[in-house]
Amino acid sequence: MLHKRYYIEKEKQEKLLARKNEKSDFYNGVFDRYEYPVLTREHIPLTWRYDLNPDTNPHFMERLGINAVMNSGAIELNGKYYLVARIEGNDRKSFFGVAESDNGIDGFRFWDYPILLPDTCPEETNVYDMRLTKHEDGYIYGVFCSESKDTSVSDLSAAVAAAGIVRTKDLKTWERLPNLITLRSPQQRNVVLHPEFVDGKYAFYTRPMDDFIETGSGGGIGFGLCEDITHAVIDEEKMTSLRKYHTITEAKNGAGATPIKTEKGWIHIAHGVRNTAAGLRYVIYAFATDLKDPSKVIAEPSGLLIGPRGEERVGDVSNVVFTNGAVVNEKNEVFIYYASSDTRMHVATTTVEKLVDYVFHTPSDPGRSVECVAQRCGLIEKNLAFLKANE
Ligand code: M1P
Repeated sequence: MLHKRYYIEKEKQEKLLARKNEKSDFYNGVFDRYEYPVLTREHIPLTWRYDLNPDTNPHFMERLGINAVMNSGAIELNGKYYLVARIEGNDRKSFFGVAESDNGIDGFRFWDYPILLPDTCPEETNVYDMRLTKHEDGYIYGVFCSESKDTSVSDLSAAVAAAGIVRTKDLKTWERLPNLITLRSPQQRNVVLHPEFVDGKYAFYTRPMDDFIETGSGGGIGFGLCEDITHAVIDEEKMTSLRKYHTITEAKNGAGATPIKTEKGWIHIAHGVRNTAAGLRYVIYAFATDLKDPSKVIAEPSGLLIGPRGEERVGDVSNVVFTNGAVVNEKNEVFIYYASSDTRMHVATTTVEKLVDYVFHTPSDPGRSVECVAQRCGLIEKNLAFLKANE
């Protein structure tokens, strides 16, 4: 017989999973926010956390607790929405699990088991933040951070980040390929595979880093080509979206969702980081690159697209929003999945048409306060004249 508490917890969870998600009253014309997160640690199946047998768990205790559900890759397959979530156990180790929804905004339910990644890297301690790319070669690729201890120094927290690569056709069976090698960058995180071949080669957005936390001389989001994805090696990394002084990307930035192809260019939804007295602040921003040369930035709206708001601002790593997945469905609706404060997952929705308008018609950052005021006064002047003419 099951413990009576099982039924209470199961009922609570079913209620949570059945809860409808509504658009919130937030408005900026660019995207909609929703009332509730789409995934939290409470969405994790009870079978992953409890020993359900009262003989071995008389107090119905969580035996293997979950701390957070966050940074998720996203994909749409056969009309269903899938998140490959980063699930962090109470033991701080992350792993991946597939959650499925019919509409992309609520009802996400995890499959019975987490993803079993082939164990090909004995030194790898942690894995996280998978980006999913439907590539024109027919595979779905997952590129994620593969973290190992840095044994070259005595600092116990020193680590090395590399880009792990897996591929699948169904999100069930995963083939692990060797980690990406970038000849000119010692560490890599936030690596994204471009969905199309570029000059007949596989193309990756990279994030060159000198160190595990600090990007150091890494100037922003890189771009590199490799001949063979089964032994992926990148030599030169060209720079795309750059870190800049006194902007949202001053401390670092990183590619997020797999770029979205539009008539005017590839739209990228990335993250930017700046330092504050309260620590690092992570926001989401967008830019576009050229259809023929996806490394060349052609539009860069000023500032942030999504910043942490309200309860999103608080969590394990507060003041963070982070994306590594977006879906465009057949109606050209866009679902941007983002985590808040390394704790839970949300969705923001928009359309390809609105994203294109936002990216190509939002003025770029002029760089100095005095020029920003002039930019704003230009808008006010135009508006006052328009109001007068229409009164
Ligand atoms: O804690 C915020 C984020 O920090 C890292 O991002 P970045 O490499 O840009 O610093 C990532 O580890 C990410 O998982 C995390 O959400």
